[in-house]
Amino acid sequence: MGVNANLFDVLRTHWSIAPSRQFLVPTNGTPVTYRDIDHRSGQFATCLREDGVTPGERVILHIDKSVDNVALYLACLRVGAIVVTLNTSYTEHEIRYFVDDATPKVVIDRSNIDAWSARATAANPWMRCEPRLADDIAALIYTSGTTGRAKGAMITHGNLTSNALTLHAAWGFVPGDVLLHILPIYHVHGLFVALHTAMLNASTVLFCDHFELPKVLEWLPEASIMMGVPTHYTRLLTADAFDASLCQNIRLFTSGSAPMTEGLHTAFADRSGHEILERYGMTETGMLTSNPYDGDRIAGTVGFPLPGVQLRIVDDEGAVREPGEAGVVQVQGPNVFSGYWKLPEKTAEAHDDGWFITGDVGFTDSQGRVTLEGRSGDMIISGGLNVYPREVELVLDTFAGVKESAVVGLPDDDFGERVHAFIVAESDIDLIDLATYARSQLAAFKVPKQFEVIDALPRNTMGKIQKTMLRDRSSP
Ligand code: MLC
Ligand code: AMP
Repeated sequence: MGVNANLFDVLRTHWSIAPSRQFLVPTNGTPVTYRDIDHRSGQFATCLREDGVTPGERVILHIDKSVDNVALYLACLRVGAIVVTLNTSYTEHEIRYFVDDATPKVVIDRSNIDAWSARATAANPWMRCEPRLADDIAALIYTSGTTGRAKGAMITHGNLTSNALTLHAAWGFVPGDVLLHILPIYHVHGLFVALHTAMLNASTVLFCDHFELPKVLEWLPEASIMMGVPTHYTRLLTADAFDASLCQNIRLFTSGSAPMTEGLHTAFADRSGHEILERYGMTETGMLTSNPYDGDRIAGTVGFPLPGVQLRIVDDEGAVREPGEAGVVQVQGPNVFSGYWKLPEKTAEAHDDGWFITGDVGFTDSQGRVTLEGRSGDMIISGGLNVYPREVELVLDTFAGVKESAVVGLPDDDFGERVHAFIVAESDIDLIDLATYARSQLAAFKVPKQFEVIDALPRNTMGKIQKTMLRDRSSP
């Protein structure tokens, strides 16, 4: 085996310049240094090994954001396992699918995390880092398809390392940067984009266990960088106390995971004195484009392809489009995943002659700057989380009395888009019972915020439901 490409080794090499620096400063609890996290992840790695986790085995983490969650993530990398991080709001019904699909050796969730933590405290911290190739899988992150069936994106050590180094350079990290971390750490934004760049920089991370406005306002003056989804910035603007003086040490605000409106960009700049840097990425690809750190940050655009990323726009027939012409975004690069877990056909369908088909629709200008216009499917992005209408409809349709349903995204001041369900009933339905039922099957963010009973779903001559008509009838 050649040079060890294990991401853990890469991160540790970088943070080792400052082992005694504070790494995570949690909302509740004791801060830990980089040396502490090395030690703690070693202890968890020892426990994983004791439980038979060998390289390539899957480990599911379904736990609240905490220092131990980060240590466990690093421990998985360290033993060469494939880490599977799951949204904490998933229901039992949803989790069962992921467990069946990923066939993990170990599942760590709220029921056993305390026992794991106690056991780790007594374990040997001196666990070696398992050598890995750049092509070896580090993480399996589930992302749903339009069919409603979630697919595990296989993300390699090489993918994660290249994207982290690229972002660290592109966003001008400097010694002494302090990251205000407000994102969940089960998705690529909070786990990979935010934590990896901070670790590469040996930065201190103010680690909010969830987005709590008063705490964020209290910590902002100590931070130099914050990464969020548009909803976070919208919520900051709802606080009267939020102003430029709180941002005195900030050097960079970034936004992504969902479109940011020009109105939000401008209102935020007026109040804070900072132009948010918008970037664009995906679970399967990591970060793809970014507005420039030095240079014009143009609201409504997602900037230029990051170094190493190739991006093209393709029409329905597969022909490459000219600047200014809209089409589907396709990408290539060292950051692009190696395929969907156990789904070679889906992997092939998602590629076009070696290019990954993002499903996002947009165009470039003559300089290569990218503007996104939407998606080719009907995916909803609510507060930075993706909701697949079909998955929700399939659940609603199993409720007694529902003849059929159609789920759409409507504009929302807080979440950007909110989930709205149209129901055609075949007998009397209690909508509260329907909502309760949906909540028992689906994570809270997927549950429709409103249910509207209508006589029939509008269909075209081919029998396809006209979702645009439904959206139009309910939009203000
Ligand atoms: C929570 N709820 C949501 C929701 N988040 N509903 C719709 N959309 C969401 N995003 C539910 C709650 O469970 C609750 O339901 C009710 O809405 C009100 O909750 P809240 O207290 O207002 O929500 P909060 O906990 O504050 O969460 C909002 C949020 C959070 C914006 C902070 O959703 C969040 O952290 N979003 C970021 C997600 C993220 O990291 N995405 C990156 C994916 S990676 P109930 O029933 O309990 O009342 C990716 C690639 C890339 O996309 O490019 O980055
Ligand atoms: P996910 O599957 O959770 O990784 O979500 C990826 C999707 O989020 C992308 O395909 C885009 O549709 C969307 N997305 C991410 N960043 C942006 C952005 N800055 N603007 C618009 N959409 C975005």
